[in-house]
Amino acid sequence: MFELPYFANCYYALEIYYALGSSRFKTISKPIFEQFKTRFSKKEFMASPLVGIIMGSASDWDTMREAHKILQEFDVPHEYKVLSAHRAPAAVTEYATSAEGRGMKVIIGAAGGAAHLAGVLAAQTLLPVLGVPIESQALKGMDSLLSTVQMPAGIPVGTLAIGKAGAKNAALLAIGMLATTDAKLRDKLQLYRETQTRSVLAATLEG
Ligand code: AIR
Repeated sequence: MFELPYFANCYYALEIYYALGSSRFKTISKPIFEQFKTRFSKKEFMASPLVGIIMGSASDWDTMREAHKILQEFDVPHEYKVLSAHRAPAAVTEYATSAEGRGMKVIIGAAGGAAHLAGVLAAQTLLPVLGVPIESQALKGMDSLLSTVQMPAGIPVGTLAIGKAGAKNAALLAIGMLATTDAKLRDKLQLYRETQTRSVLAATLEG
């Protein structure tokens, strides 16, 4: 069996040759290239993800994109996908039970309403799980908050604030966790805090 990185190299080599290559080469390589393109997206090959952002619906992405943006800013390999504890429970189990074996370190679970996703993930992995309550229309996220935060003793979910603040902080907390064993990441986090402090102190108010 070939290792995944081997496939990744083949994929990029083909991509380069395909871009530069002759029309004859294109004819030969196109079907192979298309196959690799469909099976493995570039995102999957950037590096194995350390953080997984899982959300209950595509409608949560507007909020959870904030977590993705922060992880991107810190160059933390991560992945993001929709998996619902209610609408796709078997897929949630598959994700949670395989995450540690795939080298993940932290999972962020975000859902709205009867928001059981983070709890269900936490129940099936030893990895730390952070919960982001999505702001729901009906109850402004209070339902999501209580569903996420009120875990029974024994299965913790580190619950953040409702909405975008929670999404950003979940990413920052995940980075803080990773930074305990990664000095370069710790330096970046330190710089982030210092920059934030400087911008707060530089704020001016119009009278
Ligand atoms: N949800 C999806 N499966 C279980 C839950 N709790 C949540 C989503 C989303 C809300 O239901 O996380 O916040 C509404 O989803 P939709 O798809 O109807 O927009």
